Amino acid sequence: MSTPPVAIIMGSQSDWPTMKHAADILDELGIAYDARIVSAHRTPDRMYEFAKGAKAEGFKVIIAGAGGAAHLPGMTAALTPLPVFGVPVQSRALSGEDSLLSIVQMPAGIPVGTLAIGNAGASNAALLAAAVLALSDDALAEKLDAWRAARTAAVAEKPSNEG
Ligand code: RP5
Repeated sequence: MSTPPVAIIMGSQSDWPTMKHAADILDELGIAYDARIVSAHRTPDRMYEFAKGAKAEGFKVIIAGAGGAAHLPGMTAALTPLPVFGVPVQSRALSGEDSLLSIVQMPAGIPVGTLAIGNAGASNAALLAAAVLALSDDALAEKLDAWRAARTAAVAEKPSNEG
């Protein structure tokens, strides 16, 4: 089986309820992905092996979610030339501000495209991954346009009491 274009990696099983939002968007757009638990702290060898080999394996974009002292997106970006989108998972202790700051403050030269904390960030990481892939895939570009148009059409002009 060929490698899917998107890798969704996360530091822990506990990140999956957040990162599933990225997977759900990719499913909606018909983009294949591989979701894996790869921890910078608990499984550093697995992280190194994955990130070093990701391009040769055939991945095009990496979405990396982690919480707390969230080194996974930055370490991954240091080891691969592929675009890396980082999702700060909402931590229990500091509500994800720790995750956000540890992902976003990369030194110049090793970029991580950092998204919002939590579910919105995971969804938007998938949409950014789709936008990157759509640059060289006209059918996907059309699907993404249609997805966005449907979201626009779903916005009512007036608020409703129905909720
Ligand atoms: C990070 O530590 C993970 O990304 C996760 O967000 C956080 C807590 O992990 P668990 O203790 O829930 O496994 O490495």
